[in-house]
Amino acid sequence: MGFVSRGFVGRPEGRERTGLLPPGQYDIGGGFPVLSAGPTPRTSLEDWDFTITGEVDEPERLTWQAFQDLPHEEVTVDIHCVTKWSKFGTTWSGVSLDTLLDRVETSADYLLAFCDGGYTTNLPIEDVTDGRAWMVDRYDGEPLEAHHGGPARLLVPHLYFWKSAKWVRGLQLASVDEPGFWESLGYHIYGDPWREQRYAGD
Ligand SMILES: Nc1nc2c(c(=O)[nH]1)N[C@H]1C(S)=C(S)[C@@H](COP(=O)(O)O)O[C@H]1N2
Ligand SMILES: [Mo]
Repeated sequence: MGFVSRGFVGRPEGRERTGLLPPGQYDIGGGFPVLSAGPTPRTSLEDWDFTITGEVDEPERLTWQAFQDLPHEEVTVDIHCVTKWSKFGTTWSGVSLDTLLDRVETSADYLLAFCDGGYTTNLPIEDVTDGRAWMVDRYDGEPLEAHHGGPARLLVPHLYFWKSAKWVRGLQLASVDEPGFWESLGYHIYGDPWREQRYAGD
C-alpha cells in the first residue's frame, strides 16, 4: 500500500502525478531545491495585489483578501526543473487560471507573468487554461514559504519549472509572445520537458 499516495487517487481536474520522468531528468526524491535568480522579495499582504493588464477590456485588480475569497483547488502534480531534477507528487492549493482569466475580456493569445523582484516568464494562454495552471498560495497544506514563491506563485506543471514564476503579482496579456527573463537569456520560448525544450533551438 506504500505506493498509494494522495495524488494517486482520482482527482478530476488538472494533470496528476504520472511517475514518469521526462527525457534527461532524474527523481530528486524528498528534496525540494530553491532556485532563484535574485534575493527573495518580501511584500506584505496589505501591499500585495494581483492585476491582469495589457490587452484586456478592463484591467482587473485583486487584493490579497479578494484572491483568498476565490475558489481554491488542491492539485497533486509532478514538477520538472530545467536543471534536470524532477519531483513527483507535489501537492499545492491555489486558484485556477481559468477562474482568474474569466474575470477579464480579452482576445490575447499570450501572457507575461510579472513578479516582485522583476522576474518575468511568457506563456501561451492556451497553456494556462482548461485546468492546466494555478496561482498557488499553499504547498503541502501550509502557506507557501517565501523562498518557494510565497505569498503566491504560478504553477504550470506541464512546462519546465522556470515557467512557474514565484512571487507573481500579475499577468500582462498580449497578442505577441514576448520572451521573459530566462527566455531572453537563451532558454526555450515554450519549454516542454517531454520534448526536452531546454534551450532556444531545441
Ligand atoms: N520570480 C522568480 N520565479 C522563479 C524563479 C526566479 O528566479 N524568480 N526561478 C524559476 C526556476 S528556474 C525554477 S526551477 C523554479 C524554482 O522554484 P523553487 O525555488 O520553489 O524550487 O522557480 C522558477 N520561478
Ligand atoms: Mo529551473
